[in-house]
Amino acid sequence: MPFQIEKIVLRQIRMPLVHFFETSFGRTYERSMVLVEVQSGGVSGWGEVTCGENPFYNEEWTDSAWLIVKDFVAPRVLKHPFQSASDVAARSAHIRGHNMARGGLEVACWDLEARLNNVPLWQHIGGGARKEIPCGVSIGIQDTVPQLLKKIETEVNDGYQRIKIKIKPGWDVDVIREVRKQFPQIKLMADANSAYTLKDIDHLRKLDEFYLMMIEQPLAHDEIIDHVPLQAALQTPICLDECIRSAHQAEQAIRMKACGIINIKLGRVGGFTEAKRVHDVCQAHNIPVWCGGMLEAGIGRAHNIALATLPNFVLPGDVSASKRYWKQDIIQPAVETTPNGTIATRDNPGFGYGIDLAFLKEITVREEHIA
Ligand code: OSB
Ligand code: MG
Repeated sequence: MPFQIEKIVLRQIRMPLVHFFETSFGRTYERSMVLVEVQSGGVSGWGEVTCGENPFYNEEWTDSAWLIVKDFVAPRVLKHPFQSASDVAARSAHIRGHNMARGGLEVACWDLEARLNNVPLWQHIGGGARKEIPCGVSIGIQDTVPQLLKKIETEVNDGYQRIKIKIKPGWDVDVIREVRKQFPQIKLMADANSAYTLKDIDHLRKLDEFYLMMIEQPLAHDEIIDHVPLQAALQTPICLDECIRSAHQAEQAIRMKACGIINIKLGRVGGFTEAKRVHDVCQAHNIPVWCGGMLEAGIGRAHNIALATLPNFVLPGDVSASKRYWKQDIIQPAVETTPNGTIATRDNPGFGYGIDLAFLKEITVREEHIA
């Protein structure tokens, strides 16, 4: 449906995590994220920029995202006559990198268009292959192995369908051995967040013993090619995360046999249009996908739920209940899981949840209106 964005409201919010989250690149105690509201004809669409507080997962962080949206994306999209939300990403495609900032605005436009059409976002993006999405959890690096085992037990008892643990050199083979001893049956995987190099090939082969579902992004964040010899040496499928920023890269990685699985994150690929393309390329090559997470607040979480209803999202993703991250979420109701470890989609227009505007106001540290 044709639309024009009359006004963009940028907000930066601060939310402390219920528990710190540690990856191979560091610990996060508090999130600071940028929300994008796009307005047209009295209707608002909402998006969340999913970058971290530091440029450690990729090159983006909260402040860079703010400037990219304000100075480089907003002027290209304000008052532009869009034929549909699928044209929005192309208006900022000349920007090198910064997919998460670009994607924050792009997903807001999909939400806006869904609301203008009065349909749920999952339907609007061509999803709806499932009414409930299968959920896993991502568990960060802990101070001790008993702490990790206790966390896994809690999540398994909550019904989550698979457990992902973060690994890094010094917190890998011996830790996973202990996990497998206590949980021989669970669907288990490991995410290295780029912590290894090809020199570690013999060390990483030791992980094959634990029949993991996959090992995620073992090698450098910008490296596809080195994953080819690593995948050839491993029985465990490699899942790529950081290094897949476009459908073109997904196709290259699949063709050269760098991976058996791909994790799709809306922000990392710049929004729904490219995420759907990545999904389609993977589906055409029989490569299963799942929806990754970036410790999102409710708006990003709701967009992920819609994405995960596309047909090839056949593996449990990293989209889980709000309460695992937040004492209070910015959406109403909070995202909850069923006893089967799924999240049910909602039929309300757009991303399907309400926004707690009063709470949003309380946690907003910066706001700017661009018209
Ligand atoms: O690599 O998937 C990742 C969190 C921050 C940055 C990168 C990653 C993650 C997660 C958490 O694994 C997923 C989530 O629970 O949102
Ligand atoms: Mg990852």
